[in-house]
Amino acid sequence: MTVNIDIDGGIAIVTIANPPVNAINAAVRERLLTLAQAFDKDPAIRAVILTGAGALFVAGADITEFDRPVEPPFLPDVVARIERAAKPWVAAIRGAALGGGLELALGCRMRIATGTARFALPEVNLGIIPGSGGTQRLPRVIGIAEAIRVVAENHTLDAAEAVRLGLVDAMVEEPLLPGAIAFVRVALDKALPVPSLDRPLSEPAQEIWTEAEQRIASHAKGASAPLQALEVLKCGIEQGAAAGLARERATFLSLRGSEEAAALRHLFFAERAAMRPADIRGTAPRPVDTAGVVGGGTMGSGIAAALLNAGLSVVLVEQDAAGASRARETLASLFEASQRRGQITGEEVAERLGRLETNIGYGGVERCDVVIEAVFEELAVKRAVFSELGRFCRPDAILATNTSYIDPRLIAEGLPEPERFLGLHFFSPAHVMKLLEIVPTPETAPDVLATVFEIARRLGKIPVRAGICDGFIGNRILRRFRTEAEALVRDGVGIAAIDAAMRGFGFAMGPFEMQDMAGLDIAFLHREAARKRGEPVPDMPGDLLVRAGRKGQKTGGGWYDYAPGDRRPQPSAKAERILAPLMGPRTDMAGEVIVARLMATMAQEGQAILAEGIAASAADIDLVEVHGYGFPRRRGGPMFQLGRADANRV
Ligand code: T1G
Ligand code: NAD
Repeated sequence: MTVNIDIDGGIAIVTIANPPVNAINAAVRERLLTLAQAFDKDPAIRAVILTGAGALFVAGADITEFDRPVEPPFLPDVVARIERAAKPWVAAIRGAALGGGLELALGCRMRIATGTARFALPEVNLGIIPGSGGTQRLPRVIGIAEAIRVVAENHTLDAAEAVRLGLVDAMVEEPLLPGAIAFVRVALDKALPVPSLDRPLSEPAQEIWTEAEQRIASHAKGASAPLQALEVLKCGIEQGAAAGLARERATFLSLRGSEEAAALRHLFFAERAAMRPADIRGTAPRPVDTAGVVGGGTMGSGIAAALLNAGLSVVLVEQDAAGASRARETLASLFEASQRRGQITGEEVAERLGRLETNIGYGGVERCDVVIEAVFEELAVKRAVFSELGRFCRPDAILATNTSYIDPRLIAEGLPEPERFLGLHFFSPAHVMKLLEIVPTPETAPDVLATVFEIARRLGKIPVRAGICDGFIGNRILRRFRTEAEALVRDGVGIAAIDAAMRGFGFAMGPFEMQDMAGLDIAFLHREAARKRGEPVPDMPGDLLVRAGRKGQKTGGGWYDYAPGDRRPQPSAKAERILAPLMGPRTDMAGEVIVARLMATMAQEGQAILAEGIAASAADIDLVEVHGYGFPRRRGGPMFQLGRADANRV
């Protein structure tokens, strides 16, 4: 049974017990409605305590139901029935009260909580808005300014904030229920608080709306739910709670059926599945307290920062004193920047740097549980590093390479205990980008895999397992995507038009703006290496630019021109002249046609990757694109887009 009942001296205790997160599905709704009606008729019942089993209250409506039409009884009706009950309901909250869970609690006449309680309406993360009264009851309890932050900006209230704002009527210590029952017994002898929906709400100053609108629009990245949530909040204030509830429900239902919401749900479940791959579920990870990083450049320092942020101790190895002090300076400035942004304190900066040891040579790696190599992308250099690590590290220490393209098996040749080796491909900046491509070799041991998935979880990364091929999953699709973008240039489509189309689709940057930022030489050197191997790689427009000295922002020009100190791309007549030999007559192509062509190319490469077993699922490919390559989250990923296109074709 998903809802359990206990009676304690006239007080009914209703416990939602629907593991793992007490999600509200149709059975829970049905049961709560039946109970509310039954308790009202039962003279022995004076009040009802509503709580959740285990470590949390309720994580919201059951998201797995959202791909189906809404099923009665509807949650807003359940909340309203509880709010209008003759016997008062009191929510007793431990841990998370999210979405529909918070809406249920808002339908209760009072809320009590332990110190672990936290309150949020994260529906906008799923491309929807609260659909069971949250947009109307919350502002009437905590005020409109705070409600805007919770409903439209996904702010989470901790227990102290909730008490301060009047959302929580009383705090109790664990054990929760005895405290709750005692609280209710006392409360029954006093006047009950007014139901949330009936509480007065004064019209705020106009600038509250304008400021909120600007703030939300600047963070929404084109997602529609946050601004619609603001509109519904506004409607409820200007036209009253009843109109607000009606507007909320209509907006919720239309967003629930939208492609954007389907895309965000797809990613919600894909991210959770990625953390727990079936074949290593139940395999115990090894303990990891100290990590080594070899190479303190762009990637090594970012990886070290991610490890230090996660609480590990780090031994960073560089090849000389200059490299070692440069790495330490980089890390100090990364942490000081976080301090300036108010993310960490000065003490935390010092504490992190206190767990960092920088060495020239391999002293200290004998203490490491895992070592990640991030030196130059040259096979010989990497092999030399691993032969040293094979000598100095413990035989059970996990050894990983951050190579972007080199076959990890070539790097590990001759390494003792090869079962402890694999690729761990971080993305730049490594302390920010959430994606981690995990590239095992055929020898990699299951507990080594389980350990790096656990490390990914501790670093807050999204781990995606990738098979061995040129560019693994992400860089392989990127290369194909770029080749097709350059093929559009050959067909006479303007560079700026292609970039504008991709920005319109939701990317922060178009492919050419992005390549100017990262540098055109990485792809050029990759093609040159293939040509040296005798592979027939035709000249690409980008090659003409690099040969003309245009490598992107770092040379003041690539696909675009850049004024000194200015990173804004300027159309370049010079680039056009250099590219002319490879460009067809100017062609005007509609943005959606450009997008469709590039999406199809990414999905085709994705299908090839799936067919070769390089990726375990289409969802994994979407995670790589969204968390590593800036694919707009609200679009779900290229494989999700392919699925939608196929569905729309039938
Ligand atoms: N519905 C269904 N399944 C859910 C779920 C939910 N709401 N929340 C989590 N799960 C599953 C998840 O897929 C995973 O499954 C397992 O539970 C553990 O989750 C009317 C319409 C609560 C903070 O957006 O934020 O209410 O992989 O790995 O890290 O207005 O889950 O084991 O098979 O994330 O401890 C609004 C979503 C819904 C909250 C726990 N609520 N959940 O984190 O575990 S919309 C949310 C979370 C709504 C109303 C609207 C987190 C968590 P599996 P997990 P965790
Ligand atoms: P980088 O040139 O910025 O840094 C490399 C560092 O390694 C330098 O500080 C150098 O002094 C040090 N080094 C070289 N040989 C060494 C040795 N024998 N012992 C100790 N230190 C040594 O390079 P990067 O961009 O950080 O790339 C490092 C690796 O990460 C490469 O394999 C690259 O392909 C990969 N990678 C790079 C990116 C990126 O965006 N830059 C992204 C993912 C992966």
